[in-house]
Amino acid sequence: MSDSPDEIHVKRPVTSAAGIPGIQHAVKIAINEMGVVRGARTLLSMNQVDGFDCPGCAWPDSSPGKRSHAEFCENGAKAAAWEATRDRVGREFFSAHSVTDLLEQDDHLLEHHGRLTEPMYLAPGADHYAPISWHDAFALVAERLRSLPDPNRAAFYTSGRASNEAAFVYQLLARRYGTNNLPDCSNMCHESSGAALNETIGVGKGTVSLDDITDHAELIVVVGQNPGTNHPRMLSALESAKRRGARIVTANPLPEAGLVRFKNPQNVRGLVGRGTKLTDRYLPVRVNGDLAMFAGVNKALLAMEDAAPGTIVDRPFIETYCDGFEVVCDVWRALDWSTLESQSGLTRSQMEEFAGDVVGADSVVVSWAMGLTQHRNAVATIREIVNFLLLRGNIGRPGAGPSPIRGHSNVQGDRTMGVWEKMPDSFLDRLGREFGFDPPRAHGHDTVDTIRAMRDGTIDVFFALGGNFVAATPDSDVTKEAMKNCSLTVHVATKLNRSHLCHGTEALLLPCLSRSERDVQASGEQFLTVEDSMSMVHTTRGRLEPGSEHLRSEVAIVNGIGAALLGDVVDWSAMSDDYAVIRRHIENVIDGFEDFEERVRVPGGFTLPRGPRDSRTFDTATGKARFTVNRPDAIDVPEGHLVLQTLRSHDQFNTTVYGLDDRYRGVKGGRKVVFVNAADLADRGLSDGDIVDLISVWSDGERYARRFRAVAYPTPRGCAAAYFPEANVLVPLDSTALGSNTPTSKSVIIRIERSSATVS
Ligand SMILES: Nc1nc2c(c(=O)[nH]1)N[C@H]1C(S)=C(S)[C@@H](COP(=O)(O)OP(=O)(O)OC[C@H]3O[C@@H](n4cnc5c(=O)[nH]c(N)nc54)[C@H](O)[C@@H]3O)O[C@H]1N2
Ligand SMILES: Nc1nc2c(c(=O)[nH]1)N[C@H]1C(S)=C(S)[C@@H](COP(=O)(O)OP(=O)(O)OC[C@H]3O[C@@H](n4cnc5c(=O)[nH]c(N)nc54)[C@H](O)[C@@H]3O)O[C@H]1N2
Ligand SMILES: [Mo]
Repeated sequence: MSDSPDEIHVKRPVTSAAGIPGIQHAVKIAINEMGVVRGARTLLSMNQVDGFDCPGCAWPDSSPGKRSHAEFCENGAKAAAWEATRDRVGREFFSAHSVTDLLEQDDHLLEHHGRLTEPMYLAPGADHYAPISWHDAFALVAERLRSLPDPNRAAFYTSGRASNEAAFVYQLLARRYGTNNLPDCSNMCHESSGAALNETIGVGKGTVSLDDITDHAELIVVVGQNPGTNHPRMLSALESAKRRGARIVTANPLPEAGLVRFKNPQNVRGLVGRGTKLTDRYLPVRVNGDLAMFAGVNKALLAMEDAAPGTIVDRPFIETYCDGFEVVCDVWRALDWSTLESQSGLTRSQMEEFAGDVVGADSVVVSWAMGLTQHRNAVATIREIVNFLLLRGNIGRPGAGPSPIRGHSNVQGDRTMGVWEKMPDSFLDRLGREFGFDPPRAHGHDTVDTIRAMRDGTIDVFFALGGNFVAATPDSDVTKEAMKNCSLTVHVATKLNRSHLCHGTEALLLPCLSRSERDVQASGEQFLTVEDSMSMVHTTRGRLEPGSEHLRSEVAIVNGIGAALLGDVVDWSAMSDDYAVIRRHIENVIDGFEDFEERVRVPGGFTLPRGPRDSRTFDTATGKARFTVNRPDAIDVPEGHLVLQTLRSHDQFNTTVYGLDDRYRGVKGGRKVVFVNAADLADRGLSDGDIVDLISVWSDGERYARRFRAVAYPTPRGCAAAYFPEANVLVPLDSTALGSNTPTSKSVIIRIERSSATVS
């Protein structure tokens, strides 16, 4: 697959999502990767009550009675096909390809080679991975960890695909060994949402359930999210909401196809008609203009209340359940419209009209994703959304509340299981009591701090349960060098990726079962559990034969290392033999999992308690829901520069690149594109189709990404967009969100220049 910008074709973006092209694309990929029979079998058991959970995003399933036979979307089909491929990467592959050679290949090709089949070891100085037995691999990890002078010289990364059971034993392994260094993909993802929600409503996740969207909300605000690509099944939910008369407001610097119109491939109307118009009001907010926008809407609501007291603000709710209201009102009253307009890129009347939609609705849900979380002021922006909801009592009643839409299929569950570098003492106390040891208390490193520590030589062993650390993290060149500083890097993975090639002195690749595969242990066939974006915990059971006889489950791998390393008070092998043993421990350590085994076996599973939703209880510092003062600001873009957001194309799952097209945005045949307003191109003497270099400007110097095709695109002046992970070289490691330390992947200051290496 070539990725030359000269081969990229661009046409007008489309204005409706899914429909027949979506089905055709999904079926084609499934057949290519899996063949007809395996393909059909895989897709039909996905998201069924007794099947496996889609390995793609964390969107919830409908309740069992409401599920269709094909409960998946085009991108879920791609994710499942990609891991169920018939291609294999075994010992012959590694003896034929050196690490140096493989580094020349792009991310698409590396994964496209197929599934890893057996444990591989890269010896110091070697350039080829060679087979190693599971026993020796576990012994090696154990020996290297034991010989570290301090357990905090190791870090244990998690990507959000790990099941609850795997995540629970993994954090136990790290803590029993002696460290809280548990960085995870969430640090780069919804950490800002967790920080803002924990502080203001006392729970770090959303409080909305699927039926709040489908059946109850009168207004749904979708901001900083592209569900047509990243959570396609959300479009069906939005369609249901529209059919019963709900309004949808979207705020996004890009007019994303899925939010404009949706052709539901699961009904006739979607296949032959024009589909359903989803968005009623589209607000082309500037990149990073959301804090100003929500502050403006709050100011407008308050002005209406001041003009007609008792008509807009839910006083009884605020008096009973909230604090901080009067202080924040004074701040809103004093805000100046012209500043809010220039920061948000919206006019005062656009914000006032949005406020009008709010007043016309008895219940409001706000849903968001990475468009809000990856900015310097992300935590403040999300706290301002909480203010917005609290103003009218839009929390703790049907059809209302905050709804951060999670990314990886079990990223939320992994957090619930304790994968976090700063779990509260209450959790550590119970974990220690359950297993009879004293867990470390000092907070560990998150993702950015782990990179810094590896760079600075204070971490020696890097262990990853899934993911693609060097490609997903910011400042790719810095991270790659940091990985090379380690003495040992270990990856539990399904497919080969760049992180396996940017290795420490020694490296191990430990191949695991994927979610769609049958998992048989000493006590028989096992199932696993996951938690979706709306706090539903349910089972997932693999159906396909394992990709190789040597694969082990993630649970078995973690427990194998636990036994080799610690072999002590924790009965690691009992937990591998029967995952119900793990679930009993989870029940004893984590609230909300009472009678876990019985309740999770009920079709559809159960919902974890969420105080704000269930009983308007807020476990915050004051025991109340908290209004907070968030002074509007927006990224300062120097003259002649643009603010670049890095985002996903339709043909990728994070660093996994399925293909080079981005159908909805009209891009075909390549990923090195930069979307810019036509007038901003013209100002620079550039036009659509020119090949440009992107140069990011940060206090420590400039970073380059060369030879991107400029695409004139309807985005506000001063804004630009390019795909992740290609643009990650431009994101400075030290540019992170206040209060969450999340890399600011959606606000990178850049200049663009005609590429000096342009070929016409
Ligand atoms: N098929 C597929 N599904 C996925 C993924 C995938 O890669 N592929 N990734 C998964 C993961 S881990 C995650 S976290 C989610 C990500 O889901 P999304 O957050 O939808 O992913 P992004 O592509 O990063 O899109 C960000 C959206 O925010 C908008 N945006 C950017 N900056 C701003 C801003 O300042 N303000 C506003 N209002 N909008 C802004 C962009 O234009 C874009 O529409 O998807 C999950 N699902
Ligand atoms: N510039 C920029 N950077 C970003 C983002 C952005 O929007 N812009 N988004 C950020 C976000 S939201 C996230 S969540 C992170 C994602 O960061 P990661 O979670 O680290 O990255 P992924 O690309 O999801 O990981 C893909 C790899 O996971 C492995 N894998 C797949 N399935 C399994 C499995 O079942 N088990 C195991 N053990 N391994 C498996 C495969 O080897 C595959 O290569 O990236 C972040 N990085
Ligand atoms: Mo994510």
